[in-house]
Amino acid sequence: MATHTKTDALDLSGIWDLSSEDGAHACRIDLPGDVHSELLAAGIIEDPYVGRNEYAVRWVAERDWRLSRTFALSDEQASAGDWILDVDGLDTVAEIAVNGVAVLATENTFRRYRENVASALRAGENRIDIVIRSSLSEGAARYAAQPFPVPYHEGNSPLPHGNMLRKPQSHFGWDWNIAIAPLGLYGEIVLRRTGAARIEALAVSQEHDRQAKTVALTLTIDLHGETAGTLPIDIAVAGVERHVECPLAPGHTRVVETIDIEDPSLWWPAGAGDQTLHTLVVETPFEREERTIGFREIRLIDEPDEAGRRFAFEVNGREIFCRGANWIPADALFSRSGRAKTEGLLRSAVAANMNMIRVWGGGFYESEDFYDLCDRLGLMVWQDFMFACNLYPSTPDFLAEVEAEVDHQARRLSSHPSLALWCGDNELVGALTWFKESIADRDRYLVSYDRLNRTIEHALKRATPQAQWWPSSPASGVLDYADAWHKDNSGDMHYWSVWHEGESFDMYRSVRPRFCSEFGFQSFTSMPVIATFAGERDMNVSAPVMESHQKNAGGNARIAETMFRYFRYPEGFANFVYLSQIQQALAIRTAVDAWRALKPHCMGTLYWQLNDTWPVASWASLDYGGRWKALHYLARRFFSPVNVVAIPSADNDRFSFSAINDTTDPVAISLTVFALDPAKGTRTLFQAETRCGTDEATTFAEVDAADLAHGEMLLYRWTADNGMAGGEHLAPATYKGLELKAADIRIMSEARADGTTGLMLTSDDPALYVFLETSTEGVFSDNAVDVLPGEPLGIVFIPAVPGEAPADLRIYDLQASSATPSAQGNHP
Ligand code: BMA
Repeated sequence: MATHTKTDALDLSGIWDLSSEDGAHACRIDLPGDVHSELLAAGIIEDPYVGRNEYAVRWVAERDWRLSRTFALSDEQASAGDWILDVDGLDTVAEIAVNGVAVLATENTFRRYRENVASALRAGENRIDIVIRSSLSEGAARYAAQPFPVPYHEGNSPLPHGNMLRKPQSHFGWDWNIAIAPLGLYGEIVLRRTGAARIEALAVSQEHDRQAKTVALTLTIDLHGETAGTLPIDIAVAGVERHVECPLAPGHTRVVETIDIEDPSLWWPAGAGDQTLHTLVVETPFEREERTIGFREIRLIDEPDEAGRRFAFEVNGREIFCRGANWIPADALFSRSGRAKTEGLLRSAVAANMNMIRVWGGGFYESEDFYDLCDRLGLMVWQDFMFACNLYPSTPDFLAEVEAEVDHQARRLSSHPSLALWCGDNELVGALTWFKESIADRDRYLVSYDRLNRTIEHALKRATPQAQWWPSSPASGVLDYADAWHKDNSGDMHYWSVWHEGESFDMYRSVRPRFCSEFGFQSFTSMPVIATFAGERDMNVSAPVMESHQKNAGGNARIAETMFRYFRYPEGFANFVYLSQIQQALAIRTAVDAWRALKPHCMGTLYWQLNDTWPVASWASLDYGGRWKALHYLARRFFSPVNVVAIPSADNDRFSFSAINDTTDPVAISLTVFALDPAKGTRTLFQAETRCGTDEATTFAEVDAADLAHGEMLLYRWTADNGMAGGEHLAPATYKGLELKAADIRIMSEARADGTTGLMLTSDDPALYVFLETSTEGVFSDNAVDVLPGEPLGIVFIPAVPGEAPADLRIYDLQASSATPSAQGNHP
């Protein structure tokens, strides 16, 4: 989105003065930006991400903060009557004054405010002040004013009453986030002269006729005029131009224009076709609005079938299996985020064969950059409204805020082809069962929830009637308040029994989700990241610093206890970190392999979670900073558009092989299955060939567990005639039962002309989940791989800065992770 004001505009972003209202602290602030980052830069606080500084900086959120600056206007400018203060992303409860005159009061980070401030302006120097009130006191005041108690989730949020404020809910802490309640201004702050009329909002919708190969593009332009008149509007898109003379009423005018486009070239998600984009321009004598759009038709299919109800996305008439993950804000602090960081994370998502990302409801409606990147990269966006895991007020003032927020966000994002679904909230139906108040009086809290949910739905449909709507995640259906954590026959599911209930990994195979929009398993963040916040003496899983970088109660114990079940206990801290990542990757692979094989019964798997907001133990597959954990490397393999998976039967007596094809063409697949004895090597069990039609999953081969001798594992390799290939091993029981040999893994490295480093790995004995780690920023072409004797494995290190070699290279493998130092192989 880009708005160009052709009349006068004064961008007020940049350097302001920042001070606490109690006068104790003062420094500068660069807007857009957040207060904590500036206090850190000024030496007033320590870095909240390091050690246990989080607790020492909590006072910042308890204060009120003043931001002020001056700006100059000429006599002529000051006498104009059409100056609008245009501000968005102001976090949160704030009063704005111009030259001491109160002009605007805000209480919603997710709204854009526009206010005529002309009467407060003067020639010469002007001053603008923003006072941002403490979210903690504002939340408490609102809580006290509720007609009945509306509690928040104390397990997620150590800071109270975030649910009272329209502000990212994870600012108050989450089971992966630092709790410091940041504040600041994250959007624009501009003074604009609007001329006779201004464009308030521009919404875009499209209706496709696939037979006729046409698309009707409808623009809904909301205008605000001071007086009656006529406004010329010029529209241009995809080679079509349109001129409209629009009659203007004083106040609000809505213009609806439909433009027919013949034979449009379509936008597709990654892997399904091109991401063709066009520029849409809407121009008045005073403003020029630009949008990047794409032609596509997305439908959510939730029709009944023999199992229950489907949950599938159809894009341009083709059902697309959604492979992806959940997105949380790119950083806990706004000033540390930006387009480059977002781009790195989203590119990693696409590199791991993802085609959908879910913007989870406890963060932000993301920036234009985010959706622009998703448009370009072909990542469909499942967009939650920003409500998560709490009970919420349903008072008229709260609902009025929600309505204004939904209206703004729905129109703002309507032009993005990547926007696939609007979802009412995250886990608010489940939350009705989490609080003593709502358990005791479900009727009251359910009705209250429905008022909120209906407000969101109606505001969305008013703003963008064609938007695809889903009431909540998870939800078994519209007005269906069943337990979508355990019910798998309809709607989307959040399957958390393995992590939050401590079930075995096998349990992933016991459910048959229609679409699993959340499931996750934690690991520790990688050693180079731990080194950024922990000292040598903190490098112990139960040291206070490590415990304060774990926000899920019992999380470290769950990681350790799971290791006891599946692995030999690791030796030393670094091996513990490594093994936690292998364990996490195996958990998620178990789920995805099983659920992709259920296609078309299951049509999507979005694991929890893609990224981290700060360095912390979590469910993320990307470390804070964007490094790939073992899970992300495995995700690239288990999300391969063509894949072959081996699924053990419930009694573990058989393994069945399924081919999965998400591509537009049928593929011929050949499979070779081996038995691998860590001590003796491999023997071939059988070979099989199959064809897998487009958008199919088919089971085509089986092996009896009895065909494996004691101590043998299953190993398989496959190739497809479209060039894709893969393979994994499967341990029939637990890894701790296997007698792995200490492998001598050798590595040869060679700097390559393209700035990467080629690495050749060899091993004298089978080495499982060999994992390379370096302190240099970059990614490996593959990782967490098996290295077998006689099969040298080439891996390329692609540094963030071309030419940088992987420094401090460390190699982990499964056997060595549990060996005593004296018994370890001679790794470099
Ligand atoms: C889900 C999410 C998040 C949470 C995650 C891990 O319920 O919606 O609220 O962080 O689980 O517990």
